[in-house]
Amino acid sequence: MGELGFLGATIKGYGCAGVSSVASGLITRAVERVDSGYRSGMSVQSSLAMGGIDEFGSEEQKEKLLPGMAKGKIVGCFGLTEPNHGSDPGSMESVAKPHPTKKGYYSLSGSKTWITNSPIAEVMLVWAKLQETGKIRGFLVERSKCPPGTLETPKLGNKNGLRASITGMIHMDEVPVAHEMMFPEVEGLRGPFSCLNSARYGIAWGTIGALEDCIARAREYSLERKQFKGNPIAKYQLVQKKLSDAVTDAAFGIQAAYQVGRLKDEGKAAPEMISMIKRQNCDRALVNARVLQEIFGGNAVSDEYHIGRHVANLFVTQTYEGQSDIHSLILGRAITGVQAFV
Ligand code: TGC
Ligand code: FAD
Repeated sequence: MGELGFLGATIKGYGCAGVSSVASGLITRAVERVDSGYRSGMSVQSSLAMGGIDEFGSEEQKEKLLPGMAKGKIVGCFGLTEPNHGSDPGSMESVAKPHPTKKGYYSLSGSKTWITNSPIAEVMLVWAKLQETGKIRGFLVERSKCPPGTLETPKLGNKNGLRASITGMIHMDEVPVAHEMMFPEVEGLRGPFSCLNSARYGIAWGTIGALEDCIARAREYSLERKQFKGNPIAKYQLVQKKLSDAVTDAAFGIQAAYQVGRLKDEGKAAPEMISMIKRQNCDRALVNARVLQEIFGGNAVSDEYHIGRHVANLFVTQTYEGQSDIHSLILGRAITGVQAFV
């Protein structure tokens, strides 16, 4: 992916491709057509880790990390979710205090979980509360700089979805982080949520790519599989309706993602537009993939037909980067002006 220029593709300079948001959406759609796990590894590197560094990092942080990350030589991850705080990251417990013995360093403690790429990441963008202000700040934790016993990143095994990506935890026990590895300006949830705007936008494109693969496979299977008097099951109206619903949702989903991408390129995309396409495309991709799965009958249970893999993956896409109902509440707040989270 690094060789192809897919990593941090929208970033200008630092060895990145510098393409438009629409072009990056098209890349994401094509990659997720293969598997949502591939897209996941790519988005975390690109939108969440590199995107965060590009938007909020100091010039020294950018020059040090972005060129290697663009090539895929340095793998990054994004640690926001904690074992006790997923949908509500504002309540996070990870904390950064002045280091007791190392001058010019913070000491980071806490745990993050369900973190894509964490077991293989050299650079971890960790969000934690600075003790002296109580405000959330972004810290770039470099694995190679962590003394033994301060950092562990165990893999979460036996996942039933997104098996092509690696997911783990980040356990920090007084990890020393130099002051210059904290993002200099950004404070509060605006930091992580700004990175999430780009990642959520990518998921809106990607999930339609996965749905398009389900449609192509279901169409082909329905034309080949014969039941009742040697008819292909594609001849039956109920099967055709399943395909029609899926193709319609895929077409509408792509148009919506395309339009938000154009607005994003013009600097006019509001976060609520991104919540809308992330929620809608993830929900419709999952619902349709589950229905298309029926076309395969018993064969749907076999890995060989791939549909079950997409369905399991699409459940995850509907859950991470703000579970679908959480995006309903973001939209509900924008529509009514009334906050449902408190
Ligand atoms: P709220 O009061 O809404 O906002 C706090 C501050 O953040 C600002 N803000 C945004 N800024 C930029 N873009 C956005 N989309 C923003 N949304 C909010 C806001 O203006 C405010 O700024 P300030 O300066 O006034 O402080 O905060 P809240 O705590 O009430 O938020 C509620 C809620 C539910 C919306 C939020 O917590 C939420 O979105 N929860 C979902 C959590 C989530 O998305 N986690 C994702 C983890 S990362 C991940 O899943 C990666 S998977 C990747 C992969 O493998 O592909
Ligand atoms: P919870 O917050 O416990 O929610 C459980 C259910 O309750 C959901 O259905 C939710 O919608 C509902 N709910 C919660 N609050 C409300 C409310 N107020 N009103 C109505 N319903 C509510 N995180 C990262 O930081 N970085 C990553 O790289 C990353 N990668 C991931 C990879 C995978 C494979 C997975 C599965 C997750 C990943 N995550 C990552 C974590 C992901 O963002 C969280 O799982 C997600 O935000 C939901 O949090 P939770 O699992 O704690 O669920």
